Amino acid sequence: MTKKMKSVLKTFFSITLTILFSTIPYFSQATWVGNQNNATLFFSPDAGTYKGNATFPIDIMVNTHGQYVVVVAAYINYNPALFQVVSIDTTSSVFTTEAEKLIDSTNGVIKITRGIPTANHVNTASGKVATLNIQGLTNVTPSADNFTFQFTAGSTLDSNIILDDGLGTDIISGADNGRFTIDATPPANVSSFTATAGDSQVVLSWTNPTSDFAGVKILRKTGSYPASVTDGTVIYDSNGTSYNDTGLTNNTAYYYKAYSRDVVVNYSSGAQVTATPHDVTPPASIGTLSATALTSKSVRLDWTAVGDDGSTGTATNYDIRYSTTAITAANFSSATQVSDAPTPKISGSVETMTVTGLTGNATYYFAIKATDDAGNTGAISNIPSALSYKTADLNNDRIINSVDFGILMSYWNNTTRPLADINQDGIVNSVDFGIMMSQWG
Ligand SMILES: [Ca+2]
Ligand SMILES: [Ca+2]
Ligand SMILES: [Ca+2]
Ligand SMILES: [Ca+2]
Repeated sequence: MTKKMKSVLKTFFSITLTILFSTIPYFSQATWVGNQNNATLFFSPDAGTYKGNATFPIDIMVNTHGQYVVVVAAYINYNPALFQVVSIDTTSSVFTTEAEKLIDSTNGVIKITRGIPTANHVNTASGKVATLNIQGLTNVTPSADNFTFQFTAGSTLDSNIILDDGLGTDIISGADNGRFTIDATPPANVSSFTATAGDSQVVLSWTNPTSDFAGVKILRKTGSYPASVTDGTVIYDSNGTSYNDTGLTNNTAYYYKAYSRDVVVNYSSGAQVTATPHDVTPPASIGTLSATALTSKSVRLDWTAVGDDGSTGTATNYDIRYSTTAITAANFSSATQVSDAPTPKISGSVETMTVTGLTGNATYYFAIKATDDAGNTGAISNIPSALSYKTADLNNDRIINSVDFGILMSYWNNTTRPLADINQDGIVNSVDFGIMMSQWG
């Protein structure tokens, strides 16, 4: 202790203490040195694993063994190549005055001596002397305690606990050293990190490292990959191997980075993937299509609209086809496509259109596929058929008889191409009558 400290101590003692420097550090392989039969010093906590380069607090504590104490001197040795003592914090110390506070980072020595007026003498089983704020500089896996009190029972040369007996009696009998492990190495990145785009979602999966692993934090960004564990939205922070990121916007690229962490929360460099969710759900198959012949040249189609996604929403377009041979899913694309298909209405709406340009007295098959705005095409509809009317069946009653003949006569020599102009040559005449005769009955 210094002369300055002596003067401080004199305020607590009526006698003069003769205090010397201790130059021989005391290293222990054991947690406790000395015994606990009298007052002791200890660390709280006295062991732990901490992150490299992160500051962690260790309290220096005193147990006065039921006696009144006025001064505590805690002298501590450590390896300055492995640890840096960032600061000594005396906030909430049970002692109110300070005689000595020294961090010798060259030799790895901490000296903290604190006192209290006799009137307020301390009697505690667990009183804080000071807090050491420590930084582990590199990986440390100690085989022995690495924060050790300088302590010699009965000696006033090093750590002391001074009894309030007016005599300056040192009553320290033992000390609990500290053993601190430093983990400065992050775990490996997750492997096989994959992103599978879906409809408004991205399914992530990965494989965790097999050692030094406590969990994985996954962040999401748009525009670029997250650059750190604080850059982006944290979507996952646990120790599983998959996650379904939902509620996303289709056709937007999402960038993900997975940082694995160890128990002291060293983060790995990060593994990254990107994916762009998109609509993968086609409109439903139309099952309500019906075909009704209107004339020899036209058939009306009726159906109920399906949606963008199954029966939800609104599809984008219809592909409507017809053929005089049966349509199947396999030959749909080779059937004749109508050019004037309606724009789809919202799912559940009534849809109708008239297919024209057909020929008379022929069976036509019809089918529809609906497509959404992402180009997903639904399955083929039901496939109804309709028989167009004969060209001479002017009243569309499926028989060619005197009624049709009467209609033909009523248009005789008409040049406005009514239906009675069966061959549509611009005149209702004997040629049309000949066609009617050929279809008679
Ligand atoms: Ca580690
Ligand atoms: Ca869709
Ligand atoms: Ca008829
Ligand atoms: Ca004609």
